[in-house]
Amino acid sequence: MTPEQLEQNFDAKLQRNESIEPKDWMPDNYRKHVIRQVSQHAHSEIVGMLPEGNWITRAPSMRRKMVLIAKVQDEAGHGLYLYSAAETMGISRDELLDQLHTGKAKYSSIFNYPTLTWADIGAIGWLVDGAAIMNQVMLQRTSYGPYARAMVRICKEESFHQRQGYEIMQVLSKGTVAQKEMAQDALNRWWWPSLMMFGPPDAESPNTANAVKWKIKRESNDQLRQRFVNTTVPQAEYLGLTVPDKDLKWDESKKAYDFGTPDWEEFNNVIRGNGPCNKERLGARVGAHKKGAWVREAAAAYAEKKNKKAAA
Ligand code: FAQ
Repeated sequence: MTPEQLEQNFDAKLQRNESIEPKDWMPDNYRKHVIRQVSQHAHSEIVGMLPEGNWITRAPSMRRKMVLIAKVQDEAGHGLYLYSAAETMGISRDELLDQLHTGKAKYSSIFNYPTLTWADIGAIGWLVDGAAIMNQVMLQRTSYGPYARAMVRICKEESFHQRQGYEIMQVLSKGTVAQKEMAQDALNRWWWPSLMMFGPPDAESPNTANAVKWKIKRESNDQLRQRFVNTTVPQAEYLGLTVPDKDLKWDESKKAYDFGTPDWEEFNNVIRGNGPCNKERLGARVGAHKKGAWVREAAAAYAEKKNKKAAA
């Protein structure tokens, strides 16, 4: 087949909403785009374990501790499915991790904020997992098959995470005055960074045009952000908490909330590596990777021995 025919086949598959699979022909830029997004997503899951892992020893009861351990473990699993999906594109796990550890690859801005109180664990589940699901539901239909399939399972687990976070917020909101204040303070600090998770406004998003053309993203950053606000504001009202946005207003004609503008300068600063916890997060990740070297070596030695035995 000529290069033109290969490209026509690829476009026709997308038109028919068929998934692109690892052995299919694809344009180089599509491959690069998917590797970029899937690997950044994988890195986010792995780095996302750190702010919550920070609270495992301080969770207020045995039940909360067990639930939080299970959640953090789920995030590790999500990272592994996503690294595997990225590897089907012909890049190695070592290369992917190297890109993270050298600061070449991004991970979600949200994980560069500190978890100061127990209510932050509730706010992460409610808002951060809530925003993640909003984005990931559409990714179950993303055009790259291995990514779409990974997302189906991830979405189920994220829904559970969102509910456990909301339940923490419900308990705190109905608790003592100090507990309610703690919940409100967490909402105040996590609201705007959660809106930033969806990425820059559509007009300033360099990757959206190709992502939509190739059906990698089925909806834009602004569309998803709006849906998140519409869904989450009533949840805050139910908790008796106030969303920290003076411009927030229901618009009956649009059947949607008008809301304020996130501080995009803060966002750009965070993704450039200058957020409150960027250095701490990357330091912890690189340290954990170094400490785990003996496990990787032992696993490789075991696999080699097993292969030799099987070949003998
Ligand atoms: N943080 O042109 P766009 C989770 C970068 S999972 C950092 O709009 P795109 C689970 C972007 O990479 C959360 N960087 O880019 C969990 C690009 O830079 P590049 C992660 C960001 O790709 C919960 C540049 O800005 N989810 O939370 C961010 O079309 C609780 C221009 O942006 C995913 O990764 C950001 N927020 O749209 C775990 C979902 N936004 O690469 C633990 C999959 C933008 O050109 C605890 N990813 N950038 O140098 C996506 O849907 C998309 O990649 C977006 C960005 C929507 C994140």
